[in-house]
Amino acid sequence: MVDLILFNIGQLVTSKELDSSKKMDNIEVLENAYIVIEKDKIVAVGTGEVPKEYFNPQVEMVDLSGKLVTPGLIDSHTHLVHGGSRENEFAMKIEGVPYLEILAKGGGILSSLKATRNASHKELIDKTLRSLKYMLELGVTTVEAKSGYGLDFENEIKQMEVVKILEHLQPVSLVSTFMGAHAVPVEYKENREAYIQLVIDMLPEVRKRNLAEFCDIFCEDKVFSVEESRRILTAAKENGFKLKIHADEIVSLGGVELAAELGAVSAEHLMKITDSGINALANSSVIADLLPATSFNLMEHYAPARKMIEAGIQIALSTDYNPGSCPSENLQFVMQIGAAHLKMTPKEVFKAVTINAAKAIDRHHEIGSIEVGKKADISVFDAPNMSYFLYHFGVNHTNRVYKNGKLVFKR
Ligand code: IZC
Ligand code: ZN
Repeated sequence: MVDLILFNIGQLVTSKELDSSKKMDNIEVLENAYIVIEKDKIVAVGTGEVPKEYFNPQVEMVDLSGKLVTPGLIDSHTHLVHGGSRENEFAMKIEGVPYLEILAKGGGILSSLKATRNASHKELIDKTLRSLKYMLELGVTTVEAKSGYGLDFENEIKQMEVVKILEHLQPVSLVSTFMGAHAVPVEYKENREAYIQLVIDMLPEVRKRNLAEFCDIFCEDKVFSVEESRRILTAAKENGFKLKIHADEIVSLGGVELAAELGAVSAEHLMKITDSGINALANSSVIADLLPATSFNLMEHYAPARKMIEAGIQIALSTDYNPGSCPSENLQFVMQIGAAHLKMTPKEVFKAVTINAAKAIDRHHEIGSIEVGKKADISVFDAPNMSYFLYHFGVNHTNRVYKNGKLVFKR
């Protein structure tokens, strides 16, 4: 027996892919639609009148009177759990001090490192709960969360334990990524080789305790070289991790080509991607996860999204939420920048935060589209269509959010 019927939907972005091409606009969008839900799953999707066969005395009928409905949005790249904030660096950035210079002087990631090491589990949980509440209210139902502000055994584990605890304290699903290779901590400054070995030594323990399913690395000038990234990611793969890589964010080193070589699930940032990188991704199944709010906040240029789309690359969009380069949880704003500055069309933007974001975290068999058999993670927006959502920027459009078929937020 079905439990819930959402009907009179103005525009339903199902994000179901209409063919197996890698096109960014091949998703289904229905008008005057309904969704039928049984327990936590979607059992029917259609247009027009809801078929009588689904009616029963207990079913809850929700008239959405012309609203926009999408799969629960997915934020596929965040540094969710961290201590402290870095507003002092924001002032420096406005004066023109580059991100990598702040890091080289012991600020940046290394400043968040101190605050995160000094924070207890409880302090990190309370701070992160506030972020997850914002995210849910913005229509986000799944979030990827990276470690990388502990940079020693105890504190990396602490960050990932916090992610595991948070999964039981609030409705948003979390996907955990180990990012011990986010920077070299000061105590290893003169001995980076020992730090790389420490990261490699952490891998079996993280897997054994099921603390993370992905491994990520900051492949960047003066952070980790392509060779170091290859070593760490290869060891991660041997330990059963799926791979992600921060590549071509500030300087193009060849991290994108490495993602294709190692069969990474995603390559992230890509603001400085080269033609060779574009070629490598176009001939692979790596998802290009772009983070335009970071470009916005660093006051830098944007990833060449149109060129990548034309080359046949699959794009996801995510916040990069972190205390330095993107101190905002707002995925709706990221979508609006995706339209305005990456020149992505409404269908491309919505695909990038639904089914493609699900691919970027290897959850596309369960979530990311409104299709029979998938989880009933559904967001409803006070907007008549996708274009209106992107055009009316800087406000929160969310009307209500369902997670696993249950109402978890209502304005
Ligand atoms: O804390 O600055 N780029 N990692 C790589 C970041 C940005 C997060 C940070
Ligand atoms: Zn990042």
